Parts: sequence; structure tokens; C-alpha cells
Amino acid sequence: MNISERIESLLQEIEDLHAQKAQEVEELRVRLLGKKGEITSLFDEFRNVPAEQKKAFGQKLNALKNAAAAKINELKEAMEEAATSAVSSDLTKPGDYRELGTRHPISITREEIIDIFKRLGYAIATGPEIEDDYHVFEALNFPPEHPARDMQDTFFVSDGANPVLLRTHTSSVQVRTMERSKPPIRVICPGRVFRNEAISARAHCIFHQVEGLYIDKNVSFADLKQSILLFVREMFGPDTQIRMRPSYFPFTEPSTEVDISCNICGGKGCNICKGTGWLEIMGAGMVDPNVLKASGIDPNEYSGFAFGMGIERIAMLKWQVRDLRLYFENDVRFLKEFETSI
Ligand code: 2U9
Repeated sequence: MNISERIESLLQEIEDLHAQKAQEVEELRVRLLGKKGEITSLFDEFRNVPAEQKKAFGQKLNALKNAAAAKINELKEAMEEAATSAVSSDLTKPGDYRELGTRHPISITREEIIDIFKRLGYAIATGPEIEDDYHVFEALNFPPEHPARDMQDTFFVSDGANPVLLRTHTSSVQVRTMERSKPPIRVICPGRVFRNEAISARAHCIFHQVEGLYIDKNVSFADLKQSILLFVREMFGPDTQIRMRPSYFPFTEPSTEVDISCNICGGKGCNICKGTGWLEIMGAGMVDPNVLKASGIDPNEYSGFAFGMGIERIAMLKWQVRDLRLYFENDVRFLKEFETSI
């Protein structure tokens, strides 16, 4: 066979090529295009072709080489596709190992808090993150000039008589619950809240809260104290003590800030509790009569208590997380540390 005939026959052969295994495709590639392959040796012989025929042969040879490369690629791709779509005929074969993700510490903590209050008979309530001034401030007894109503503290979406804004606490959910139901009310409201704050190790413009509300006849401050004590002992261990300090919130009267005995040093004083033996975990109080009235509940007939806590803070105290920003960065090295806490 002369060169011309060999090119023709190889072209024909390439068109009819087929392969069953990846190894066969590789063998074909070596036989045709490898260092000592048939097409490669045709290129070597090209030197002996008379000058006037060189152009025509050159074109044919290049076409042959391209056809071979394209065919081999096509076979390779077909093989890869078959490998991925093929159903194993051995149905007893173990499945591929898939690495499991971990739940986020904020989710773990939220579920744990909710679970404790569920056992105390609380129902879960949720509501919109984009709210109006009435449900976030007005109905909660915030005076018109309260600093939280300032652009510096709250993200406003629109202004007007009843501005639209991103809720700064989940208390608006309790307001909506009071509007549509009659006591007894026992709800727990988890959710995201938004505050116009500079981001630091201790503050973020988005964080998570769990708030609770209990309204019935004869609900007292003693009920509040006992409920909180039960919660902290479930959350931080049976030896945990609580301490209440007087505070002020527009929506509760009296109001209190709640501390727990330091879960690191047991109250002796360490660098986590800054030597005080106590850690602040939440705020609480008796619902202000104005707040009950605004949502159609008679304060002469009913009383109630409410509390609120930041989930990030509870999780920080539980696991000694030093910097709040870690919760939002999704660095897997951080998230992996909670693998066993699920
Ligand atoms: C209604 C009536 C009263 C919810 C409450 C707190 C105290 C409180 C803070 C803790 C840390 C918010 O996340 S934080 O910054 N919360 O101190 N929240 S009492 O009181 C309510 C809610 C709704 C109708």
C-alpha cells in the first residue's frame, strides 16, 4: 500500500472504531497517535513525498490526525458518561461514602431552647421579619422619642405614618399572637432580628432571638422566676443558680436582667465571668398593662410575663465561643467543632 492508500484505509478504520473499555480507547490512541503510532509514522514518511505532492498529502495527513483525535475523544466521553449513568448490577454493593455536614451551632442552640419550653407547654409562633412600626414599637409601649426608633438603631424600609422596618426583636410576633388569640397564651418565638450596629466580636447587625410570653389569670413574678430557673438548669446543668437585677424595658414592668452562675468556674470567679461569678443571659419582666391593653387583653383580668434572649449569646456561653463573627463566616473548621453536639 502506498501512503495515499494507507491514509484512506486508516480513515475508514477510524470511522468504524469502537471500544468497550477505557483501556481499549487508550490502546487505540497509542496504536494510532502514540510516538510509534501508525499516523505518527506516516508523518515521518512524509519527508520522502515528492515536493509537488507535499501540499495535498500534508492536508490529508492533518485531516487524518484530527479525525483520529476526535474519534478517540468521542469514545472517551461516551465511556465516561456510561460509567456515571450505569446502574450497578450488584445491588448489595455498599453505597458511595458521602461526608455529612454539621448543624450550625445557632440551630442546635435554638432547637435546644425550643425543646425545653415545649416541655413546659409553650407553642411556637413565628411572624414576618419585615414589620411595621406599630407591631415593633407602638404596641410595645415605646415612647415616640425612644432611641430604638432612630435610623441609627433600626433599619427602615420606608417611612410614613406607620413606617416599614426590619424587626429589632421578635416581640412583634407576641403582639400578633395576642391580637388574634385569647388567654391563656403561652408562646415561644424564635427568629432573626436586625439592628443597625457596627459589626464586632460582640455585636452583629443580624442575630437570633428566642422570646417567650405567658399570659393567664394570676400569673406572677414568682412564676417567671421559677420558669427561668427551670430553663437555665435544663440548658446549663442542674447546679446552675440565677440572679435577677432590676432593669428597664418599655414593654415590661417590673423588668429584670437575669444572670446565671458562671458555668466555667461554678461562681468562684474566672476570666470568662470577669471574676464576678455571674454571666448575663437574658432579660425578662411582667408584661406592662399598656401592652396588654393595646392588643385587646384586659390587664384587670389577666397578667403575664415575658422574656427574651439572644441565641448567639447563649451559644457563646455554652461553648465558650469568643467572637460572634464566627457564627456568620461558615468556616468549616469552626462548624466541624459542633459535629458531636447534634
Ligand atoms: C410582649 C411583651 C413583652 C420580651 C422581653 C427582654 C425582656 C430582653 C433582650 C435580651 C437580649 C433582647 O436579644 S436581646 O438583645 N430581651 O431583655 N425581652 S422582656 O418582652 C415582651 C415581648 C412581647 C408582647
